[in-house]
Amino acid sequence: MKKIEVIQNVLEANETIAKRNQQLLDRHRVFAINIMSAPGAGKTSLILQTLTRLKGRLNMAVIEGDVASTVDAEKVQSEAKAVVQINTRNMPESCSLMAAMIESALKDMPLDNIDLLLIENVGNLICPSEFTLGEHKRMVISSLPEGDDKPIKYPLIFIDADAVIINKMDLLPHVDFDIAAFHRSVEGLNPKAEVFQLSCKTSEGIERWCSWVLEQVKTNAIKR
Ligand SMILES: Nc1nc2c(ncn2[C@@H]2O[C@H](COP(=O)(O)OP(=O)(O)O)[C@@H](O)[C@H]2O)c(=O)[nH]1
Ligand SMILES: [Mg+2]
Repeated sequence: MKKIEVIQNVLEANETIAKRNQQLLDRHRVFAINIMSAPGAGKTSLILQTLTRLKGRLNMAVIEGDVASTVDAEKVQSEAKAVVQINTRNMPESCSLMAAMIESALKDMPLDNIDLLLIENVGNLICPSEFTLGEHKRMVISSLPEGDDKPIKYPLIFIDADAVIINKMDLLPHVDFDIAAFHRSVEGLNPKAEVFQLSCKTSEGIERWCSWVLEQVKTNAIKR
């Protein structure tokens, strides 16, 4: 019983800090997207594509979450206005970013000069769905080599997502992945989710994704 209370407290504390993060982002007119997936599905690749395509139209910053290393931050730093790397090794929830980590990272960011903040979560399909960060939109990437059954096996992360991406479409001739079955699973869990099929390698479908991102940032800016 005590253990359950502890977990409850952690989630509530996280929620409080997440709300504070969103208020801070709103005050500075920064739109934030939380990017989640299993390791290797293409989070960093999609961030790079987005930075390259939308450069000149939006000022963008990136928070990179990984258990260890600065590998991903190094990949994106030349394309972004600001990059902060968070390493979760030795932290209480090393399998996910948490709102307090984002709160610290935001202190190092020139928020008045940023329109869009892309947050790469730790590669994991379970923990990140439990911890909101203060983001405005949540998205999950599935890639073809992972198989088409991930929404069935890890439903929570798909239920909460505003957008679902099927990445590595260029590999379709080489892997068994039933696109229609995947769409049906997502539709069953979360009919409102926007679904994108794309390839970060060939850039197929990237244009539509970037248009959606641009539209979200603009709509949100008007609302505030
Ligand atoms: N064939 C193919 N490979 C991709 C695609 N997107 C990413 N990759 C590769 O998949 C690997 C993992 O990508 P990365 O973006 O680092 O994934 P992350 O761990 O989710 O950040 C890298 O070797 C990428 O080059 C794609 O659309 N097609
Ligand atoms: Mg990465």
